[in-house]
Amino acid sequence: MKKEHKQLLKTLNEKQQAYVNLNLPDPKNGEYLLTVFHLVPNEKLNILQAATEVAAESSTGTTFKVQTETPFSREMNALVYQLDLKKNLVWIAYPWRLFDRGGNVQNILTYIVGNVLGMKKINTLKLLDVWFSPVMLEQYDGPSYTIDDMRKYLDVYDRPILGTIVKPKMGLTSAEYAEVAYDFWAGGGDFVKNDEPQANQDFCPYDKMVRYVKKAMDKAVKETGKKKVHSFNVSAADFDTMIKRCEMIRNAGFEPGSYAFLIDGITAGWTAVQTLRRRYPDVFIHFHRAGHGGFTRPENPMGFTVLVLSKFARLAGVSGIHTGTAGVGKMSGKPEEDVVAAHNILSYIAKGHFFEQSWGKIPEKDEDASKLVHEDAIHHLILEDDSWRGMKKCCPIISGGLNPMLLKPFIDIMNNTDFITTMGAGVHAHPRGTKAGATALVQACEAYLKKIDIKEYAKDHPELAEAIKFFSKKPKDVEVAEETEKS
Ligand code: CAP
Ligand code: MG
Ligand code: MG
Repeated sequence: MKKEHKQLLKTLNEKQQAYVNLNLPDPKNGEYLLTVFHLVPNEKLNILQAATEVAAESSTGTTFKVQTETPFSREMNALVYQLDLKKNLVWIAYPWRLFDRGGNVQNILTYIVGNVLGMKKINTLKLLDVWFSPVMLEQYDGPSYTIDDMRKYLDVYDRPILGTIVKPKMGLTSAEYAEVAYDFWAGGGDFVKNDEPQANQDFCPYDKMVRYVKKAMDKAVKETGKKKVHSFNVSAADFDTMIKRCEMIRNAGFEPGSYAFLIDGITAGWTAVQTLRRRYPDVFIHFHRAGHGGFTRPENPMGFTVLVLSKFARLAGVSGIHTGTAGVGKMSGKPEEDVVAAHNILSYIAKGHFFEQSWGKIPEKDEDASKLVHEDAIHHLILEDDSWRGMKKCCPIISGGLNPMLLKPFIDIMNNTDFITTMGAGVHAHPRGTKAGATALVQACEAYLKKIDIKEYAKDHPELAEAIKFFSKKPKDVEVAEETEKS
């Protein structure tokens, strides 16, 4: 054991000593959920003292060693088992018998990113990655209906599924909403989603929105000869209303595969996510992560990463989760965050009958990230048969400030096309409206697949040419910002 570790151990009080084992023989022996945190203690504690306080509070302990603990309760103590003093990283192992049986994700998160995020003893605590013991995976649902099922339904392979979010985000009537959906599908798009706040607003009653979307979809399918999908936001004030919305959609005549259930997973909560997964295993469960920035933004010292959020979404069984645009779009998130997350939910490394997950490596600099992503893509195997012993893939949903010009740059970073992309302004801001916007997106994808430069392809594809002209213009606010910076 390193000298500095021995010195740190000597500084621990009796309670803290019960939450550390720097010689843990085999953390991956199946008994533990493994975690790695970036941790900076407050000025009064050293990193190991703070880490053991975190391990205590996030498993069996509290501020003092209590008289009531028992030999068995001590067995349930989380253990700090590794340190990186240079990078301020601490690894903590959680006996997974701590967790609610039957596969409850909400319960795990309450432990490992619950009270500990509010502790005075730490200045920074960010959960960077988690590793689920394969034995533990038996208890969790994992995805049921996947992007592979959606591809089969749409007959769309070897390219991203092209989607939009109806915009304006809110304020259209149910008929106007359905018109926009129709225009996107008629323009060649595959997938339309409600935006994250869509619910039962008085100017757009839910039941009418559902009925009109059905009419719009039938019309578009008939005219294009192509199947279409709509992702309905079923988030609601209570579970009865959420289920009522799901049933309304299922009874509106949509054929299986033509609809998905969108859930605002952060604000509606993990119990809502798992309820949908367990009640509707035949439906694509779409996790929108509005609010995740409060936990995941890189500049936020407290919380967890996009990778952690995405892995738990897969464990809970969602079919797809927004994983960010790796800095290409409008939302914060860098390649090492967004793309490692996207890759980590798509596949496991299958080694015989043990499914060894890859840890997301924490790269030092951005250039490491793209190297890592390519490495990631190389050594990842997507489970071919989704065998009963593994967990099905969860698909990245790539959205946020994208437009047809940004499709190829994102695919180049992602290094594969197995995802859904949804573009809101990127379609509806097109000078000739939604239908042309959709066609421009389809043409941008065609250019990518034919390996033709997008500007070259635009020469005989007017909708794409107009999109390039429009989206190449810097938005006023960016121009003004740049001007101000220069002055
Ligand atoms: C995108 C979007 C999505 C974001 C969420 C929005 O619209 O509808 O909610 O993608 O971010 O409201 O911003 P635009 P993320 O395409 O018009 O930007 O996907 O990173 O969770
Ligand atoms: Mg949105
Ligand atoms: Mg994003």
